[in-house]
Amino acid sequence: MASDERLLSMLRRMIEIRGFEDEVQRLFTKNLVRGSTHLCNGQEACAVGACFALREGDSMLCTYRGHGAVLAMGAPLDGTFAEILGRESGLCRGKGGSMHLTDVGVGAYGSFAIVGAHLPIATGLAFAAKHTGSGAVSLCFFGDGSTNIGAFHEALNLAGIWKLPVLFFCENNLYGEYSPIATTTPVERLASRADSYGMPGVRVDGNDVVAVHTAVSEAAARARAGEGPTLIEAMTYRHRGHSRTDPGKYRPAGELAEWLAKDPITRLEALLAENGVAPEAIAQARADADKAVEAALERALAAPEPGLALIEEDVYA
Ligand SMILES: Cc1ncc(C[n+]2csc(CCOP(=O)(O)OP(=O)(O)O)c2C)c(N)n1
Ligand SMILES: [Mg+2]
Repeated sequence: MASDERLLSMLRRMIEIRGFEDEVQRLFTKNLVRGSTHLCNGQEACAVGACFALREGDSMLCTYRGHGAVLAMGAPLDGTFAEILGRESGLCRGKGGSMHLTDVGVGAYGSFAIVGAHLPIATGLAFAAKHTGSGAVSLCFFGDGSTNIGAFHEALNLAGIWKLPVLFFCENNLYGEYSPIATTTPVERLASRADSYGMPGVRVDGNDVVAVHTAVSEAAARARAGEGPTLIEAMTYRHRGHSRTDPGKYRPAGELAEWLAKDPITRLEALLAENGVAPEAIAQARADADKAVEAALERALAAPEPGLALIEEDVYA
């Protein structure tokens, strides 16, 4: 299990992600963000538990609900805010926005808005790692809905037959847009889909950062040992609606409250207290995270809008 010190760093990162998402929602209501956005409040243990199990040189790909994953990899808070605000100091010089956060320097190889589109790319990165013998793994986040997309099955099949070092990480938050999973998916246990592709399928509590970290560490060790991919299904829940304008009214009464009681941040704080970590250290992690988010937002808001000349850069035709 991760040391208390490591767990405190995970706590701090999870609080930063929560604070980041709350600020993004506020920026939206102030009309400072163009396009849509999909927040990951409630799913922070998936992002942090999984990304903290990687090492330098590994790659990570995620979806449009990927702010948390990109930040968990170590992308700077200010550059990420700036990207969502469309500023030149953003991760992609303000050209990508909320759904396309990318920071190759920290191993974040892209956020993808087309459901399932990035799974074959993760398999490709894993193929490259195997081919060059780099020892790297690729971690691929996707939602429960993505497991009904053709690309999911093709990517797992190829990774399975070639025993590629890829970790398929499904965040099962029980909904795809406004549809409860039972209305779209004929199997209850998505991890069982691994059976068809000759890889282990494991289901974990996605609101338990230690369980996520352990599962991904084990899968990464298997992958690095040449034993191939793993499908991990993490059971979790998004506290907010699908995207910015969705109040999530289709959810049955009491469901949100039930999941709020299993908040991954509160649970990690409780675990640290149980381990005997001083309350001051936990409070300090929270204070540091809040301060970092606030300062980063200030810097991003002060950054200039991109000049017109930028429109001709980063284009190929
Ligand atoms: C190929 C494709 N089909 C449909 C959509 C529209 N769409 C956007 S998000 C989404 C739901 C995906 O649900 P899930 O994979 O569970 O991810 P979650 O949003 O719950 O994180 C859909 C259908 C899309 N972006 N891409
Ligand atoms: Mg979902």
